[in-house]
Amino acid sequence: MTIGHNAKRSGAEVLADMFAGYGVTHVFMVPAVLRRTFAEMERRTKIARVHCHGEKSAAYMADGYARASGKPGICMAQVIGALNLAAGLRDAYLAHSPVIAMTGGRDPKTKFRKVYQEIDDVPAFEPVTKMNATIDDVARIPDMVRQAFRTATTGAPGPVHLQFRGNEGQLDLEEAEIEALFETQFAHVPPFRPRPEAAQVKVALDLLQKAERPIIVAGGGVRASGARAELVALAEALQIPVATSLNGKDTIPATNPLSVGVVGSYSRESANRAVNRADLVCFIGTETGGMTTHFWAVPAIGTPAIQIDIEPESLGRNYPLQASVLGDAKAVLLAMLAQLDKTSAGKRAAWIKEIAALRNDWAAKYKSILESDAVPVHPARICNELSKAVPDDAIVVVDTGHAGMWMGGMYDLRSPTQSYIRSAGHLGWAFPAGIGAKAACPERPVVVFTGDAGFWYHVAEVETAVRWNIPSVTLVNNNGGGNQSKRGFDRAYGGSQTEKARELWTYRAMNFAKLAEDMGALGIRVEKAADIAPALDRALAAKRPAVIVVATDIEALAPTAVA
Ligand SMILES: Cc1ncc(C[n+]2csc(CCOP(=O)(O)OP(=O)(O)O)c2C)c(N)n1
Ligand SMILES: [Mg+2]
Repeated sequence: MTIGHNAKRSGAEVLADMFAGYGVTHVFMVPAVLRRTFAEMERRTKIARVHCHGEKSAAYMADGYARASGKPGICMAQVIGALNLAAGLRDAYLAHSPVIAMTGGRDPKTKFRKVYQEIDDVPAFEPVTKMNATIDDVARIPDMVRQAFRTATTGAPGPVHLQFRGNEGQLDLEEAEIEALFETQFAHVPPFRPRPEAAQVKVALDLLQKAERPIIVAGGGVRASGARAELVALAEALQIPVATSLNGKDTIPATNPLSVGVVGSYSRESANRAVNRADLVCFIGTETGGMTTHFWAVPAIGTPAIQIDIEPESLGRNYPLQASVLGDAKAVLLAMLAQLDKTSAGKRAAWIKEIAALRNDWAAKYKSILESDAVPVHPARICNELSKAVPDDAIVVVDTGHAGMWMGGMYDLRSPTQSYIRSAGHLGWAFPAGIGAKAACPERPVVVFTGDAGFWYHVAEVETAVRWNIPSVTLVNNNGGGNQSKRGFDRAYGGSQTEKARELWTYRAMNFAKLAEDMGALGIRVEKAADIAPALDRALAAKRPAVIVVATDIEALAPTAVA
């Protein structure tokens, strides 16, 4: 878009100024891409140019940055690293995280001539982005970058890819009559709060108020909307219990008597039992996907349901609905709060008593592992120690597999100011995502929970965190293997695997604390459960990147979901 003021500016100057205008504080990348832009960032802005050890971890850092702060996270790669970056966008795509990926790409002058390192990368970004575009003329930088921020943050947020002409995006060297345009509205999720139609709200509210055993399933859309307080207010006013998806775990503290926990596959038994006993399920800001519904068994298809979502295409995808409400979660909840009838809560006394019993049953059933003094440490005890010791304003970042099962099911958020973000499926996501989260929110403690297999993936980024002084704290549940794989290999070997089968999922013993120390971080090895909380306090007080390694029991398997 040419502005017409006859003053020529380089793409690099304009892009650097646009980042500053959008409030970007960190860019995560592996060089060399948009080199002049990085030089301009140094001259013109305070943006940290976090130079990482791999493009996938750069994407995960940008993703953690985005999920922790609600601000788009920026990551970059030159042409040969582009697909490594694309691989890293997949978790952001699954989790609706506003990440903007920028890569170098082909030049029309030389394409199809076998330029060193070059393929057409654009198609690979298609399945992991909401918008996937090329910038071929420097004059298009202002409008395309604005479109990228707009697309990443609106509706259900998600990743965007912009490819700049030139293997290193040398387009940024060129000049045109352009200037830095930015719309700060799109510097944060959510830029808009689409209000629901009054009639839709009324139908949904009437159904909720008539139900004797309703339950809310709150998802990542509630956290993206910043609607936690409104969710809890509605639940309390109408006495409706709340289960969450894994992505929505921090929408209600576990200390609230209406909270039954995470529902679905990586879940808490009380949540699955409660959802399966409900006479009406109200889905808010959740895709009702396989993980959250334990492959549509919790609740069973056919259970009366209503759904609230910002994306019309999500409404009714998996459950036939009695009412659907289109709008921003907070706007819908506020509309409900403005007209609800509190007296309708009375009829749910028996249901609430049942919920209390389910909560108590869960606590009693798992007390022995939650409080276990076993050596090596039981992972459930780590979760319990973290529930007590993680500060109220912390951001908890959790990996997938058993890490997701242990923490999703057993960890308790005890304060409405704590945040919880989790891998949407990729092993190895949490450690770099925690670095991104800490970069975005330097004033908040960041505590990562990962298994050892998850930590191995991007262990080199300990050096990045040290170099850039990004003091996240990472707790490694170190059992010497990927023990979530144990059950699957038992099955594959017809019931019980051979000793040699362990080659498929175990590692050499590793002292990660020493490795972390060698890279300049604080490393602490813990062998007894009682030492976990003091280690966490020490790591948080150290104000430098820290790795706490807890030696755990490789035979301890996380409980599987009840249907
Ligand atoms: C990218 C990717 N590859 C493979 C998997 C499959 N997977 C899930 S959990 C797991 C092992 C996890 O091991 P670890 O992190 O040590 O945790 P543990 O199960 O031992 O507690 C694997 C390989 C995955 N989720 N993501
Ligand atoms: Mg492990």
